[in-house]
Amino acid sequence: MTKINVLGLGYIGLPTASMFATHGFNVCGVDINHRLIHQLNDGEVLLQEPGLQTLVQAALKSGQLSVKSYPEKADVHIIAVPTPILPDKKAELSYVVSAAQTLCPLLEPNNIIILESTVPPGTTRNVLVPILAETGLDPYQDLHIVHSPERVLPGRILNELVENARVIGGLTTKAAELARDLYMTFVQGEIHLTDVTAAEMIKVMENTYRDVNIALANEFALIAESIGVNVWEAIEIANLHPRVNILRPGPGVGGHCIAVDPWFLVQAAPGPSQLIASSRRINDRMPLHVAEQVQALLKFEKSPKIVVLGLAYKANVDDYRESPSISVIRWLQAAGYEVVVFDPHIENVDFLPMVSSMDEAIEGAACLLVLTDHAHFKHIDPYQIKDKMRGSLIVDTRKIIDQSQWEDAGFEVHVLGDGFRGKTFDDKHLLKEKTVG
Ligand code: SAJ
Repeated sequence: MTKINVLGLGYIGLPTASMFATHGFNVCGVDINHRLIHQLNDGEVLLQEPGLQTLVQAALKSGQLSVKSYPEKADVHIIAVPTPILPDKKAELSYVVSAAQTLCPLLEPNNIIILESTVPPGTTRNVLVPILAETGLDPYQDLHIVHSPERVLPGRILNELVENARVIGGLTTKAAELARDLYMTFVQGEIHLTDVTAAEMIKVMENTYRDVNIALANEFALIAESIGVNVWEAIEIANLHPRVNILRPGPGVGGHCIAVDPWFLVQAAPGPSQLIASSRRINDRMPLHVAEQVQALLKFEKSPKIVVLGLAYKANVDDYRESPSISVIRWLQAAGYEVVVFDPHIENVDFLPMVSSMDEAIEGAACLLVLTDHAHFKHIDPYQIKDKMRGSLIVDTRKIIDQSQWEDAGFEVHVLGDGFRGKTFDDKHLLKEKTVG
């Protein structure tokens, strides 16, 4: 039976290892985090991802998946470790390097090595291949090296792992074909074979496309605020055009992918990457813009308490990596505000003052600040909380609350990108007439 090592048991490695294990392979899942290994061996899956717990437990119970701190000899080695960004906006490749070094003593002729981590174009050829070559095995003749980037959406990982199209970039055609035969055992989407560097570029292009488009939506929001237009209405109408699809503005872009990967293109080719770098800066500046807006709205309040609703980087997940909420909170704290954070998907973190219920959060609060579009927040009843608060301001950076309902309940509602501050078309029209008259 084909034996597979999966190095890195995070959001991608754990589902991938379990998927191969439940499709007839003998899988050894490996992670340097000993605590995680103990938890998994006890059947505990702490990542919140629909269906993941059941899949992992089934894989472990069947004996097809084992989890360990060190890899073993195997036919296939999949590297799915994190590639975060360093303060100088260069990729931190040390986890990839050390995973590759760990594998070296185990490698044998005809082994397949698959890099799934997202990396700057050129990494497989210039970083991974030289390390593997130190074994004395020829990376082109004796080994089969590919980059097959994960492209799944957190919150839908198990579905997308199976249904999405997959790209496989081979150092050689044979390597790509062998990897294709492996993934075909569970992937139902189309599988495209290409060159290894092209595969690296395709992956980062996808996330860059989204980042640039979100930056455009955010820039539209800033323009709308400065010229007195409601960007949300404007986008809705513009999107009626058959070839226009503007994304949603917000407090910034988070997650371990979209806020990071565009820098990998800038790193690979800084000269031509002007639009990409500029979009990154626009999205990265949004948290400060939100904090400045809140500060301006609260300028007459004495030592107000602000309740942040949502720490996760996006709706209905528990992941707060690179979350814009963290930057907004840091800016507000730096400005001297008392901030408490409530997120129904995240119980606690050790670096922020979190509360575990809405009741606890709103006690004596001056302002509610919606930073994540969790479904939970859409169902808050403004009438129930109004009297428990000290103030009556709500700032919605995601446009998820029912503005007229909150206004009827006596709240002052401020929506990001609404330069016309919630007035209706008729109000606007009347105002104009008054000014002209
Ligand atoms: N966001 C907006 N406005 C929008 C859409 C998103 O502000 O209109 C924000 C979200 O709130 C969030 C961030 O952007 O903070 C990213 O969220 P996302 O849902 O767009 O993407 P991720 O980071 O969860 O997952 C992305 C996906 N890539 C693409 O859709 C091109 C996923 O398919 C990738 O597999 C994943 O990155 C990854 O691992 O690279």
